[in-house]
Amino acid sequence: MAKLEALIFDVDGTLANTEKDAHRVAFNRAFADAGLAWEWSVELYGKLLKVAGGKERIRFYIKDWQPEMPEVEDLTEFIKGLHASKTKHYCDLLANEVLPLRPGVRRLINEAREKGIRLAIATTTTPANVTALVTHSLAPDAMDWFEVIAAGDMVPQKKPAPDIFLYALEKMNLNADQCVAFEDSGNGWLSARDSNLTTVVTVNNYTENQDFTGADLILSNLGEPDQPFKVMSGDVGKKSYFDVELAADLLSRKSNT
Ligand code: XBP
Ligand code: MG
Repeated sequence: MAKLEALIFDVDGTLANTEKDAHRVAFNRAFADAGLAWEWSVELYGKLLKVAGGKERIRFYIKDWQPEMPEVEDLTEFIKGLHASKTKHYCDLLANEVLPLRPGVRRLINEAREKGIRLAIATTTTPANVTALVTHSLAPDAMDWFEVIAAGDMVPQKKPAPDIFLYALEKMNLNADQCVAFEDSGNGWLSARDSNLTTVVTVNNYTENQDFTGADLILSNLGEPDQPFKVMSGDVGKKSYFDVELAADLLSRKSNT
């Protein structure tokens, strides 16, 4: 039976609900700075989240929605510039308004650290955004708590491809059966699944209706002792919130199959 060695966390939608009020707002501010009459509403953004990666999402929007566009020589450079501006707005937003972590995230991370369970991040977002969220919402020194921060363009293919989780496993020199992954979206679930990772999905307003068939657990969130999670799918035994023991139990069940 493989022993639990590490927890690997997605960021956006998993550690905190960053998409609606932070990423989306940052995109709109970057568009305004560029003099573009593009406004991503909450509803439109939900549709655009089908594509992981901010640069890829902008390209998807241009191709599929065909918004009014200035004459650009190099579309890739144009998108890169917009995205760099968006990333600056995102980091500024998080520096000025602390985004709360989702229920159970801080508690589980602290428990893992106390018990010597290693921690990693595997995210599509830009490394600067990880630093902004982790240092402002978790702790100023919390970047050091994660052995690996696998993020953004570090890998050739973003989620739903498995690249980013495989990169994190390789850097930690661990096998998938020694870890539990945490995700919030369909793209993220497919990425973790295709990395052969035991996966806990915590849904949110943007992702609750997506397909997570095959995920080991589908929960409303990680829960707190005084705020039990809701279980959409999977066996949590007698637990009312997610802890290290349940993570280890998920792995042991698999190795007994
Ligand atoms: C979510 C994403 C990211 C963010 C925007 O990442 O798909 O693209 O929406 O961040 P994850 P960037 O759920 O894997 O953390 O603009 O930096 O891509
Ligand atoms: Mg996510």
